[in-house]
Amino acid sequence: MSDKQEDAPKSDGRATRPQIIGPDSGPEAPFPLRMSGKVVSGFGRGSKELGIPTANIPVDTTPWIDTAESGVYFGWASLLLPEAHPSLTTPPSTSQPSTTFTSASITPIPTLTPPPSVLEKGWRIYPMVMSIGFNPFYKNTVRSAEVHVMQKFEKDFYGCQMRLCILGFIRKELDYVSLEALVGDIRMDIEVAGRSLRREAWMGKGDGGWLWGRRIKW
Ligand code: ADP
Ligand code: RBF
Ligand code: MG
Repeated sequence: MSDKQEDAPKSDGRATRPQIIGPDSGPEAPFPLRMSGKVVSGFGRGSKELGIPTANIPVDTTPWIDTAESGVYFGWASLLLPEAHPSLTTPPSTSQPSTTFTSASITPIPTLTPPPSVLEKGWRIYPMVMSIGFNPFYKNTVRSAEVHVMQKFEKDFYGCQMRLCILGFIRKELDYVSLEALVGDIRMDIEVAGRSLRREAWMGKGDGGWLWGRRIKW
């Protein structure tokens, strides 16, 4: 027997999972959890080529992050886009789902529209799924927070301010037998998030303005 801790078994992404998270009455404690930061460069692993770009944000200014369980969370993300960004001129009704939504997807994507004065400033709100943790598939040594925004963007938004209103926990992070198995599970996470956020009590009102830059008492 060696002292070395056995690695957890790897997932093939086929395990049965809940298709919707949380009660219809709305998010439960400790949610909503909030986080904000500027979008920075991530690990450069070509997530984009896989159809799952993730906006990385620094984890060092978020008080609850060290005690949060590693895994997949979902909720709403807002972005303060610069004046010239093409996504500012795309009306939400004609907006495109992110590339990770397959044509087989049956879940329409929910949208949240901030008030006109907030829209004018450049804030937009989108549904999101995110991973907080060490990405066991890639054996990271630092904890990261990366957000997949459930929307297709014509242009990157590095450097933009992002705010997150996290409403629920989908699953623990796992190691996988293959990249395909990981990507398959992330697609499922996106479906689950869309289905969960579509309910009225999960659509919120911009979390009291937090999503468009207001300070908020915790
Ligand atoms: P990195 O390793 O730098 O994080 P990624 O391949 O994960 O690179 O791509 C992330 C970047 O792609 C984000 O910082 C953002 O600017 C852009 N992006 C475009 N569409 C999306 C999206 N739907 N969700 C998240 N980021 C996106
Ligand atoms: N990485 C893992 O190693 N294990 C996971 O269970 C895992 N789940 C993820 C779930 C979501 C919704 C997202 C956006 C990312 C996840 N990742 C996970 C991180 C993934 O390895 C990273 O975003 C990319 O490098 C994928 O190409
Ligand atoms: Mg990334």
